[in-house]
Amino acid sequence: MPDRVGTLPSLTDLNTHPHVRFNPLRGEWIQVSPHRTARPWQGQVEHSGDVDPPTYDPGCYLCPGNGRAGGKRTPDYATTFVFDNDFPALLPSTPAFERREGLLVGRAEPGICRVVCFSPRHDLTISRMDRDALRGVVDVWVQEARALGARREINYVQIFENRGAAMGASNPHPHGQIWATASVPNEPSREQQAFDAHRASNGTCLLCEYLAVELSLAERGVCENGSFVALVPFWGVWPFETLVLSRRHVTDLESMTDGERNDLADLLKRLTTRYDNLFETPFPYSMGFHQRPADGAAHDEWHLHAHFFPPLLRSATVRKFMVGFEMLGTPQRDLTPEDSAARLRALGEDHYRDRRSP
Ligand code: H2U
Ligand code: ZN
Repeated sequence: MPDRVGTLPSLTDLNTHPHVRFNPLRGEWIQVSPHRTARPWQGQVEHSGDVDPPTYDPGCYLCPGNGRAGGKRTPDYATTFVFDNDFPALLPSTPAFERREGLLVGRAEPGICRVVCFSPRHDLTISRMDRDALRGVVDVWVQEARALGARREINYVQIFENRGAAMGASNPHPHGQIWATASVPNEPSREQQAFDAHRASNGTCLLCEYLAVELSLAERGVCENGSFVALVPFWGVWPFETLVLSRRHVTDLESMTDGERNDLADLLKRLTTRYDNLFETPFPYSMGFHQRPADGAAHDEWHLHAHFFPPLLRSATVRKFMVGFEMLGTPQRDLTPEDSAARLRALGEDHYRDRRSP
């Protein structure tokens, strides 16, 4: 990150006193309580998950050649493998219907659910895959986004990964999901409003402008390369939440150049390695890409980005719960985004498991 420039306000007050910060992407406030980080914890502890998985697990439905829960067989794949989810939440064949009776409003939601195996190796994670293999995963995401987005009934393609039991992943085998839907889901729909509103009032892209501010302040950056920057957003809620932004104003995954695809693979590996190194554990998270809707319009207002939402707070076994005031009032964090970014920035990019003696 470049040196701090300009005459921007000091962070002292924000790092000392309880305050709220505005999230312009979701149009909501978050509560930051930096004075509270020393509180004791006698609640639930998670399993650290730092075990040595085998390279092949005969009981894993995603390992090459194995039978799946739905009766189908996973082929003997060598790089990546994509299939229709055997237990899909959405069905392409859902007939059109609508019910509107005052406050009772419902309608059909056709869609397609796919599963993407990142590697045939059961023991790998994004952090421990090599860059060429990760580039292959990026290519699969691009192909899937293009093919699903081209379908007439699909208007949004949501690519995501739930990693680790703490985030509800059903299996340690490296994999992600894609849900392609007829409607634009809530989160990208809120971002759509934010991009539109910012463009209407300022004439600029919200995230191009935000990235420029972050690069000039150099307070919340984690790691970067020629095409992407990972930072803890000023308004992040999860303790080690990050936002991955493309430096260029790119509307979607498909619009990335060859070099940007390589750089995305590089950045994902480096960021997830830092996450794993933080508590020397396979760091759980939900991550996903937000890109333009696939409704046929150009959507030049959109700026491609990825969100990482990891639940861990103070160790491999103590997670943050989004409950109480956060469910009923406003999401709240204790550790400031600046402190989280500094901790992630201070870590090396050699994976801790590779540093361990055999
Ligand atoms: P998660 O780990 O994020 O839950 O993703 C795994 C998905 O894989 C899940 O949606 C599907 C589940 O429905 N699945 C299959 O399609 N076939 C199987 O044999 C088991 C799991
Ligand atoms: Zn497996």
